[in-house]
Amino acid sequence: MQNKNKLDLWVKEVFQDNVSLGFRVDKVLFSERSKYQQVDIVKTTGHGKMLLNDGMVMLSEKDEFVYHEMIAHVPLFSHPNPDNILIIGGGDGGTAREVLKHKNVKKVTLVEIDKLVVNACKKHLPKLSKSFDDPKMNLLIDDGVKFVNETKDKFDIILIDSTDPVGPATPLFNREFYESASKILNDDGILISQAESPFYNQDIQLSMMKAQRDFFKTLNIFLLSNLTYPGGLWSFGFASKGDISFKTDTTEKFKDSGIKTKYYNPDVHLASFVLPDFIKENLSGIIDN
Ligand code: AG3
Repeated sequence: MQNKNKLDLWVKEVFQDNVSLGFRVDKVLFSERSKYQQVDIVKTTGHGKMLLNDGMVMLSEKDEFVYHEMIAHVPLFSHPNPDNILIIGGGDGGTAREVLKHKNVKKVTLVEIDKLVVNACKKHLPKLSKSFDDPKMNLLIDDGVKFVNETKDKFDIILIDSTDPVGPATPLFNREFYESASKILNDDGILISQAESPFYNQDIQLSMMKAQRDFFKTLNIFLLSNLTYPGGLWSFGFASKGDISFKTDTTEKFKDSGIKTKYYNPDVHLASFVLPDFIKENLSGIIDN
């Protein structure tokens, strides 16, 4: 039912030119253009504040915990000893917030290409961007591809917290980037890649997994369900240079960590690697599932 007393203001993401997902808006809080993209933060009626880059929904306060918990905790609880973490993208700070919940992590380097995203989120999304004030944080405004090619540092886990493969994130889906990323990972290192919608992006998922296969020993996809990305069901790629089992029970580690979550738990961890047949078929012979 429409509320006749309210201005009928909506923000809608148009996806692949044939789907649109809309949210009622109370107020526009931030709207600016950088050299790279349009950055908007709106206060929605039902989903809290929402960040959009070039009209694509990046997060809403109502469900951001799902994506940020899963991108961080699945690899951090899988790795035997995650010390040094690299985040590519993630300028809102949500992924860093979850990574920093792991007390054994010594350093988090976050390379975000667009300063405007960081500044907008510092102003309007402090629950996420407060992670930038942590002493373990090393925030760099730089091109992630350039950083990965040039750094002398070695990492235990790399998290690619990117937008879709259009605009500034496009090179983060390339084979060359995965190769460079594999080179700066330690022997048992893990690469997590934002892997889009299993329904709408089967071709991207296939090309990503094919490209990663050559540089990693173990490769898989894991799933999450969210409210604000087209189709709801979303995925990450999980690539490891070591022999990581996707069936590892993380109950003890999770309990000992004392980490509080709202979506992630050891059962969800295991279940997220259980793939429906249409996803397995698309990636058959490539992923280890
Ligand atoms: N990462 C964005 C995932 C892709 C969303 N795609 C879309 N809405 N078409 C978000 C960054 C959160 N830290």
